[in-house]
Parts: sequence; structure tokens; C-alpha cells
Amino acid sequence: MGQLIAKLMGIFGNQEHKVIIVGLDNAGKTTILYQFLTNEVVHTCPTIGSNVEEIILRKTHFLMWDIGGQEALRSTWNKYYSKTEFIILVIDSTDRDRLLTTREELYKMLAHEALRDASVLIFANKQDVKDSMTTVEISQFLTLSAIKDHPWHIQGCCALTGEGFHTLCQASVAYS
Ligand code: G3D
Ligand code: MG
Repeated sequence: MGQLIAKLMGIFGNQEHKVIIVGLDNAGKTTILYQFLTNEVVHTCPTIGSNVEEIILRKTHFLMWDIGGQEALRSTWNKYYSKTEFIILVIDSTDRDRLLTTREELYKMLAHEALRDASVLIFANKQDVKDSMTTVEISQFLTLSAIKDHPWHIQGCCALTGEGFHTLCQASVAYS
């Protein structure tokens, strides 16, 4: 596991921290968040429209919303960006058709002044599905190696089983 994940897990302390979780609808954001926080699979509801969910764990605020296809609402997201330490981008690795949209949204976020200091953790979710894109394919499509101004890390996972999070969850326990 990279230093970036160690840093993410290290934030659960006494200070306020902010993590935003974004991805297209159906990517698995809600499932990941609950898997990540509780290590249990929970039932999820689709995130509706511009709905921003906020989940607070100790002093870390997780803000979660769907990206893409909501141009009109984009300006309202900016207020959620400030002081963000981590962007967790969740990708449905089976959704080849919309990876371009994800790519566009990623680069828009990275160009945003308020996210200048944010690190990026990308979850290539749904690795359990046959023929899902690999992390290598996704990295290449998103040209991650070209991102020099933000620390980033890509991790394959399956939110249903927690595959890919075990190390994260163990790290979380170690830090608690
Ligand atoms: P979102 O919050 O990003 O919109 P959700 O996405 O967490 O609501 O997940 C969308 C659907 O994908 C859910 O299915 C969820 O169970 C499923 N899903 C999430 N992660 C995985 C995964 O790793 N593998 C597989 N196979 N499915 C996953 P439903 O059927 O409840 O809509
Ligand atoms: Mg959701």
C-alpha cells in the first residue's frame, strides 16, 4: 500500500479533516463508504440529483456526491471543495462507455484552485465482474502518470466483498 493510503488513514485523529467521495452514479460510492467505515455490506439508495451526503466519522467529514451530467449544479459544488485533503474517485470498472466522462470530471476537479493541495485516491471498483477494466487500463485511459501536481494512487476493489480494502480497514484499526 502506498504512502498516500497511510496518509489517508492517518487523518482519523483530533483535527477536522475533509474527504470528498465522487464518481458517476452507480459507481459504488455509497457501498464503498460503508464498507470502508464499517466493514459491512449495507443496502444503498441511489444518490438523487445534486444530493450531497455528509457522513462524519470522528472529526473527518466525508462529503459524497455524483459527478457528471449536472452542469447547471456545478457551481454549487465549489463550496464543498475548500479545505479538501482527499478526493476519493470511485469508478465502475465495467462502465467503459462513461470512463471519458469520469476523465473529464477528474481533470476539471484537479484544475480547481480549492483542490490544489488535495491527494487523489482512485478506486477501480467492481473488479469482481468478468471483463471489468483493469487498473492498468483505467490508469492509461485517465493518463494518471501525467498528474504531477497531486499525489495519486489507484486501487482495484470490490465493494461488495471488501476485496482491495482489507489493508485499508486494517490500517484504520491500527490508527484508531
Ligand atoms: P453510487 O453510490 O455510486 O451511486 P452504489 O453506487 O453504492 O449505490 O452502488 C450501485 C450498484 O452497484 C449497487 O447495486 C451496488 O450493490 C453495486 N456495486 C457496488 N460495488 C460493487 C462491486 O464491487 N461489485 C459489484 N458486482 N457490484 C457493486 P444495486 O443492484 O443495489 O443497484
Ligand atoms: Mg450513492
